[in-house]
Amino acid sequence: MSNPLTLVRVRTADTAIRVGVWLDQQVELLGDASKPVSLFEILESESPPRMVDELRQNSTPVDHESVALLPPVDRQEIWAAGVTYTRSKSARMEESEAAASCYDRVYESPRPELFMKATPHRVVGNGQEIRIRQDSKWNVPEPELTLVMNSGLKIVGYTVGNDMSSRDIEGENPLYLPQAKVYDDCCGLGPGIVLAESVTGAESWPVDLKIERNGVRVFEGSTNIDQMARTFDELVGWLGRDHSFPEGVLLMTGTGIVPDSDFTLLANDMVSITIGPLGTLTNKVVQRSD
Ligand code: DO4
Ligand code: MG
Repeated sequence: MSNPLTLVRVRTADTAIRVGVWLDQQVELLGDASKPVSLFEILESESPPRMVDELRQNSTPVDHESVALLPPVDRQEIWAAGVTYTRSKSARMEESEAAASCYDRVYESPRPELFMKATPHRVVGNGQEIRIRQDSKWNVPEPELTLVMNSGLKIVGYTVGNDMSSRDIEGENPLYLPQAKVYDDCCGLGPGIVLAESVTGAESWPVDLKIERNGVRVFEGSTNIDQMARTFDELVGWLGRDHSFPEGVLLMTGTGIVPDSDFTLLANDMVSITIGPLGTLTNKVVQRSD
């Protein structure tokens, strides 16, 4: 198996949006600047690694410093699964007396919890600012392995996801879940998409979360994908029931790490999530006051 093949979306020095292959020293911008290839076209092709190989024949290498990373999505919806680890179940049961039995039941039920998390404009990429809502006082990041699928719901890649959550809003009433989960800059994805054919063992990759405040580590936690109560195929199967995704879709697979109930994110915190060979997604937290 060769190295993980990582596709990134970047803004170049001349403000163009391009797709590239992330290498140690450089990014290879794929295709022709006058007719840039999209992530969607690559993910939708019969063999994304083969298409990337062909595009690399005509690529332009540039330094990392000359590009800004963008979220690795262009047209896809982003969905999320919930309560797929015991830690998520117990944290939710603690935060909501009213809905405790819902979380218990969904963990055991054949049908998983699935919800729409974001459209591309709500997503931030590595190095961009992730948001906590102005009307919330208790927030956490949720580090989640994110499956990248084409329109046939075939898993063609993986990325690191952060399903930001307002625990006070979610805990007050389970019907507030969409407001606790979906707002501007509520979802972190990146740094890039690692093509599925270039990696193995996703079912047992380690997941690490670190949070720093003023340069001091205020939280760290780890889990492993093998702790997940559901398989990828099971989640994708439920997502695709009577439901088509002509632009492809990303599915965040749920969190196995939730800080204790006395912890909340604050503005300026730095959140870093690392999953197996996918790299690290780092975002600064902001909370607007306007
Ligand atoms: O039910 C609330 C959301 C659960 C979730 O996002 C998770 O378990 O990751
Ligand atoms: Mg989640």
